[in-house]
Amino acid sequence: MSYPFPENFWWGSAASGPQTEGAAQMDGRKPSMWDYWHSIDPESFHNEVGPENTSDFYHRYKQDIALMKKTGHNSFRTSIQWSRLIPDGVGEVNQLAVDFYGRVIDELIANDIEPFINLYHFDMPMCMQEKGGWESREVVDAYVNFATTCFRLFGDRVKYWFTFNEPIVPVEASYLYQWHYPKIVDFKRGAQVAHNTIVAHAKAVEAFKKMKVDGEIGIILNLTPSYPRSEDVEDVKAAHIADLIFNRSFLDPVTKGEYPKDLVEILRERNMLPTIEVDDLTVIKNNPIDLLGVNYYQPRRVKAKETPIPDGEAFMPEHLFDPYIMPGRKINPHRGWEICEEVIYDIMVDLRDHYGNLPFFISENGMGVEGEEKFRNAEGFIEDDYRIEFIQEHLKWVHKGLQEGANCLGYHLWTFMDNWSWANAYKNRYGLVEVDLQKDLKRTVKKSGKWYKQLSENNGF
Ligand code: BGP
Repeated sequence: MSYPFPENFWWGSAASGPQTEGAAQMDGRKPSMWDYWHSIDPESFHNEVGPENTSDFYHRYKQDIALMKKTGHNSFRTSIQWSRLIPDGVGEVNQLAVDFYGRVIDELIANDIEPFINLYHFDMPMCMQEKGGWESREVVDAYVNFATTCFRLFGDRVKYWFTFNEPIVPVEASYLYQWHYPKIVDFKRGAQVAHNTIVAHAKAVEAFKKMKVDGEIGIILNLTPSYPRSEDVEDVKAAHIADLIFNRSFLDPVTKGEYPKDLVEILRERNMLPTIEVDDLTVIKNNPIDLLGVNYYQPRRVKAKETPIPDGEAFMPEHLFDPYIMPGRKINPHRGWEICEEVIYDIMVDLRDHYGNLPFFISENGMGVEGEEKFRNAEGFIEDDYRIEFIQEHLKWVHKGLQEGANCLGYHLWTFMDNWSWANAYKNRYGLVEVDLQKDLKRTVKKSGKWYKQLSENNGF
């Protein structure tokens, strides 16, 4: 074996409640922002497919967990849907949801699969969205109550907790780039959302510690390192600014307990700082995470600003840099994203050298493929050698980082089975297991799923 991994390394995958459970209107669940948005604007979703049924994990979890076992999982992340557990956002807890999540957690443990539970994966309950979503401090308090309820209900069995998945995505998607409902374009409101999310996170960590839950708590961040076009001062400065806005904005407060000073300066100069309430900075300072999840898909490449800012346009991050398309970059032709494996190593070195070598794991990495049915072989399963190669090439760099002392505890692929992915619905397939939308959501293990089992059994390749 050329690439052995440390003992007890986590091999598994990540998913989320809203993307897999389905049963959106069953057993007391109330709509999230996604159900509502799909009901008023189905055209915004690929093939108009909404979150109603997704992959029906709600009913098929036993079969799915058996498949996780079959594909070598020793750990698996999903999320608890706030809109299922506390359908009105605050108040009564839905016993049917308690039963469901309890059964899932028990089934995972019975199969020796460590449950990793995340508490928010873009899925704002609609009743909370009506109160302003993350712009509202009332919603922050409601989230902390939801998190505390989860710790109380499942803290006896779940050892690894995460407050948020990719909290910058709702800022980008709903307040800058109009990818997600409510499609607002307003940096300052986005900055408020970011700050309130960080406060919600810190307060949840504080509650977790106060309750003395026997486990660890962290957050999952999508780190998208920024690389300058050249070593020219202006390009380097542009990359640094992009890095501050998109990575350090969350990474620093959750690990070091404070915002990067140069980011604060950039926002202050432009009058873009959010309102910060008394005690916010103290709660952030006092509640660093135990464990970080790193989602990595692709780098960000930037250059010094060259294109003019449209007259009168309100502030956007792109006023400070231009995106840069690097000639000769490697592309995943089935998704259009750049593939650059060694970036995962750069992240590991950065965490080692600048973040006290805190414990972390790769919590998402994966290859989306549109039209993947075309790779089905005569035996009827998808022969996704490209995905095996993608994982191997990234793992080689993870291995190197580990050898050089980075504190990486595991690797989770996005994702276990093909799932519904927000506005992209079922467009890009990422699973180790195929979900056939034409055949009653039939599950078939792909070639990568068989390979992943060997990888996990051998603890390397
Ligand atoms: C990540 C999200 C996941 C998932 C994935 C794939 O950023 O955490 O929820 O959706 O991206 O995204 P897509 O299907 O758009 O390629």
